[in-house]
Amino acid sequence: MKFSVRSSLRGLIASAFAFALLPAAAADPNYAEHPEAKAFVDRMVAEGFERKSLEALIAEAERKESILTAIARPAEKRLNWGEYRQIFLGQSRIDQGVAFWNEHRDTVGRASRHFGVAPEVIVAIIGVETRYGRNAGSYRVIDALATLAFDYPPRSKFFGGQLRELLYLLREEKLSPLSLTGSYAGAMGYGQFIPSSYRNYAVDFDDDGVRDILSNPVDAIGSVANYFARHHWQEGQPVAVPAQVPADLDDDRVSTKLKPELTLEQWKALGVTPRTPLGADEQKATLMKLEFDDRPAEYWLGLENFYVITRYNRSHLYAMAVYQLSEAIREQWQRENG
Ligand SMILES: [Ca+2]
Repeated sequence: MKFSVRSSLRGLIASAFAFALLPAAAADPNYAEHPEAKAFVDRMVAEGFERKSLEALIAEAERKESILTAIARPAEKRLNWGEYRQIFLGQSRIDQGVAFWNEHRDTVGRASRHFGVAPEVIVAIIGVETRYGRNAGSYRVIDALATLAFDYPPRSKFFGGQLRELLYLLREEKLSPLSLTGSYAGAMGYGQFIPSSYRNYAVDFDDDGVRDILSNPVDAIGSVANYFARHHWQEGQPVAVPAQVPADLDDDRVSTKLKPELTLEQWKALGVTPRTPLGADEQKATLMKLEFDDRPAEYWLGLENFYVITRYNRSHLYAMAVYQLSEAIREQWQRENG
């Protein structure tokens, strides 16, 4: 009884809400008259962009409330590890990763050798970001970046910078501004590169003269590997390892920073030891505590390569999901491929 009253109330609220939203949705405000947008246009004209076409482009950009909602509550900040891992470590994402690796076997192998980056990590990044290209985002990049640059003050400087990068990218790669789509944060293609990453790290890995990370998996795979190489991936080195900690460990030792600070040898002196020996005592590591709803927390040491994964997305949870997905994919791929 209680349930049915509640659910019909929910239905009422939902339909009233949808109704209220309709007129607003039909008349999405744009940025032609927005003061921040005008200032942006002035700055870009000073950099040599043509005012008329730039004003026309900005006038086409639409403010999206859903983007402002999404950026305010990213999964990395809402969820504990137990919840977060369920999103990224399901069997279907592992199976699809093995299939993607098989389908692009030559390219993944070539990228791994050329850039010195573990093949399973290249595959796992694309798996976490877009389910191997299935979900590269349906927001127009111009809408995403305009909304965040002009209507999200906490990150307006960053996204204003990315909007500027986008203009250069459109010019350099001859991309069509209004058909370009991506995530709510303006990240594009298989590996979800923001405009500055596209400009700096995308490579033409099939040598056809175009850097296409949006629809060409060969360029996308090469570009992800290049991103890792340029962020100092250390070939053959460990990424992360479960750690044994003393019962009286001071939780202040658990790092809130991503950058590894102590060597494994220094950690050992504090009683924190890898559960599997690594033989890399001179390597620095960061200590993490991964929490679950229904069982005790796990401690892990993240090494330099773990830090490299956080250069893709600055979150322990993100990097751990990529690492554990990469391991699961590698183990299954090796089983299936002998
Ligand atoms: Ca290409």
